[in-house]
Amino acid sequence: MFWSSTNYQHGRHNRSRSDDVASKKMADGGLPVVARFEVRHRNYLAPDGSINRPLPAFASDANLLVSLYRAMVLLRSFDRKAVALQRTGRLGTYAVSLGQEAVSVGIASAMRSEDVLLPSYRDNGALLWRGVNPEEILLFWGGDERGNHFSGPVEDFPFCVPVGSQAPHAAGVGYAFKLRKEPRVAVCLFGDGATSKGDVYEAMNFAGVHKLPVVFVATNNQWAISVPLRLQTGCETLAQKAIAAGFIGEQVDGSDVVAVRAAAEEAVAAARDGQGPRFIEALAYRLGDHTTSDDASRYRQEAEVQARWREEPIARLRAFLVGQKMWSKAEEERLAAECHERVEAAVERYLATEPRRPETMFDHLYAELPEVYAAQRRELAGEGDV
Ligand SMILES: Cc1ncc(C[n+]2csc(CCOP(=O)(O)OP(=O)(O)O)c2C)c(N)n1
Ligand SMILES: [Mg+2]
Repeated sequence: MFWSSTNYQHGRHNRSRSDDVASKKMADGGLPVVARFEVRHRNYLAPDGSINRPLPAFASDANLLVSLYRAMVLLRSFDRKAVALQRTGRLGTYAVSLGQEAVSVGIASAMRSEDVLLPSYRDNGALLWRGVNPEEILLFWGGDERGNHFSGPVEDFPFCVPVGSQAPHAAGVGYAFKLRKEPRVAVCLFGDGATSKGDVYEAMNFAGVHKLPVVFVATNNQWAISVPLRLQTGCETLAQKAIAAGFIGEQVDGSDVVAVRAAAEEAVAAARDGQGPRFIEALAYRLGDHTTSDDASRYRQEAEVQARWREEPIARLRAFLVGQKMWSKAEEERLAAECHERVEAAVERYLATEPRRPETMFDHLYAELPEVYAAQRRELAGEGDV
């Protein structure tokens, strides 16, 4: 194991020596210590692409590492285009993954197709990895629910916009797998802000009690719109929230895709093996605005953002791959062209999709549409008297 609990670079207030002395005194004062807990931090690649500790086994597979890299670059290219579409009035609100590409890609890469993904609105990297077509994502954010009819695994859940509400769904999915004795895992992605929601606590508690095959992943990008992490929690880590639910919480460097993939591999394997849930806190930074409706310069300093650019995941993996002679400038140029072509083709298909007629908004809501809505539907459809 290549763990390090001391390599805790992003902890906001590491315990000091005097804290340790104080707690020891309390224990010495006659009260027994009944439990102790630890939170591990996992990192392999430094921001400059150098290696901090021996790599996990999968990292000897150059094709896998290159495919992770390609997926992250595609995601960034897709995000750039989606913002351009929104700015030119051809897409609704959109949430970029800038700075946290390694999380959704690394997590999804450790899943099997029969596992079930429960994503938030910022997890397009996971969707694309699992086979969702980029134009489906555009359709959804363009206001067309058909975008939720993914080409990815058919039982994956649609994007969840109500913060944290996918967590109880994940516990339910895990419960179903357990009841049916299916060796499958529910993987639930949400943000640091979501960890303050009752839904997330309740889901984790339930999953812990019933030892469900669920992996909860919190992408700690330090912000929940304009709310910084320090106002989100009094905890040193988000990972420790798993301890209260009775399972392991681990912190990973979410800008190191090797670390994310390794943590996810282990957590998914343990869940599949009947060992119960796990929680992964992926430390990252939201380099972009919250969504296209936001202007982050109104609540955070540019210097903070610039400093975080030095840690970003794509340059980090590229530096590693180039250093290992697994990647070249010519391949980089080919990839940029390929991503451009793929994204442009998706945009064309998206823009060429005939909009649905407005009355279809009433469809698929009820087995039998109540008359009050049926009348509105007829009115919208221009079907005579209502
Ligand atoms: C239940 C609910 N409350 C409030 C909102 C408005 N809202 C949208 S995103 C967001 C912040 C979420 O932050 P975080 O969980 O850290 O995810 P991130 O956006 O950083 O990926 C809020 C409050 C919402 N979508 N759903
Ligand atoms: Mg956040």
